[in-house]
Amino acid sequence: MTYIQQIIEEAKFKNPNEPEFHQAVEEILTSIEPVLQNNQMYIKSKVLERLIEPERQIMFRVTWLDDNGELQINRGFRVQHSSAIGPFKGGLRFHPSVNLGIIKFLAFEQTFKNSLTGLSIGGAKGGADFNPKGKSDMEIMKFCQSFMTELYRHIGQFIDIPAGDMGVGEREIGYLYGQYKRISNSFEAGTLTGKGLSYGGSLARKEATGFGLLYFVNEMIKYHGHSMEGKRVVISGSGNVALYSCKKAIELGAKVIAMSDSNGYIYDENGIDFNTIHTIKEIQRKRISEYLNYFPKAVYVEDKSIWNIKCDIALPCAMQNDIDLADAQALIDNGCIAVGEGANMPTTNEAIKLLLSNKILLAPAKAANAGGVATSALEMAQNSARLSWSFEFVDNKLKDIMANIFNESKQAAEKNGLYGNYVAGANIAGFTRVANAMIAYGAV
Ligand code: NDP
Ligand code: 2IT
Repeated sequence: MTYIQQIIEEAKFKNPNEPEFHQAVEEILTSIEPVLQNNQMYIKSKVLERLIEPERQIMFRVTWLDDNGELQINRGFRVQHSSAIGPFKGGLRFHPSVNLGIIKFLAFEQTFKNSLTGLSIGGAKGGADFNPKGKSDMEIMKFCQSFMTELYRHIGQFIDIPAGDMGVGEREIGYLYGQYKRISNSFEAGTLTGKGLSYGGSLARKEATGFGLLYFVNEMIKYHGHSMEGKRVVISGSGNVALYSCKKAIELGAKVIAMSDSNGYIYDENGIDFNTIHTIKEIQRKRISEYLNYFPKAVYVEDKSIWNIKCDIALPCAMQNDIDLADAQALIDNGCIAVGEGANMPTTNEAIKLLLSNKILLAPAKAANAGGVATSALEMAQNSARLSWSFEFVDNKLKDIMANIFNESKQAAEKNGLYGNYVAGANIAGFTRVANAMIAYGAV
């Protein structure tokens, strides 16, 4: 067994029943092998053995009263994975599927993603197995307040800075920050990001993950001689990341022909209208099938076969493990040229291998969706300076950051003889900065 395989086995043994965490560890560790061969100090300093163990893992009970006056109990999590290069930073996910393994994989990935941004942020993730679907506004507020009543003691602008993820957007951040402010007796805006504009939020944060994804994909396909103009784009999901990916794809001249939610997908050969889908999903919080009320010629399909649609560019922006081996094969057979991961770990490890071996350009999540957390760090900078920057200023910074992430991933890949493999490039570039800081600190 190789050294890397031993570490992967150790992670599996110490974290049983956490397949998503095992998958993330395997994906990252196998691709940094070339770096370890040239830098024995990473092995001697046991950097990998340390990285598979989060610095701290917090699990807690969240009790709240629903609208019928009945007590409800959920489980809350915060996994503070690494503070090697900055305070812990990462989103909160409210979704019924949430468990320790899922939060641990997300926190692990976040450490390398945050490193790639070039900003001073460590990695964390949190959330709860709370299902926001069908809950009243009052129930969401009560849940958020109860969740923060425990979480507040573990976070702070120099300790750990949560933000949104699935099921957590500006509304939830408002309730969470309101409770944090109340029980900490301070207006410490830099403790949460994704805030509303009236209390310390940043312009362009809401758009940042989706816009950043398209900036990255655009850089990547340009480097390989393509452009976005006229490309057929399929996007899974219709939440925060998916919506603003759709908006920017259209702005760059592409046609978005399909989008989905957890029930099914819509297909519009004429191109999905952004304002309509935005109103249905972000403002009205309705199902994607409503789109047909506005565009009767569009088609609604109630299953998950969205990757069978012929497209040039696929943007998974919903859940982990959205593209499996069969989906990857369908994309290849249909002539897809690029996959841009807006979601975290949306492609299985087998599907990644198949896509790469078929020369599909793959923009990996930790590089391609880093625009969200990077703009969160810009929000923190504005909070520290007591300033608010314009939309254009933040958006231009985001563009520069995404171009830098692409260049770093490209250089790391090419330096290691892996031309076009941005999965390995991003992993190597993200890992190196974290590992060097860990070595500088000695035995911590
Ligand atoms: P949202 O909660 O805003 O949206 C999630 C979307 O995914 C919804 O449209 C949801 O549909 C859909 N969805 C959920 N499960 C499935 C499924 N099984 N099949 C198809 N669609 C599904 O979350 P975000 O947009 O914030 O997050 C999406 C992804 O992007 C996640 O992987 C997240 O970790 C990642 N991400 C988010 C960032 C951010 O800043 N928000 C930053 C970087 C990554 P439904 O309404 O039916 O549940
Ligand atoms: O996965 C992610 O990068 C996010 N959910 C955003 C995290 C953040 O702190 O803005």
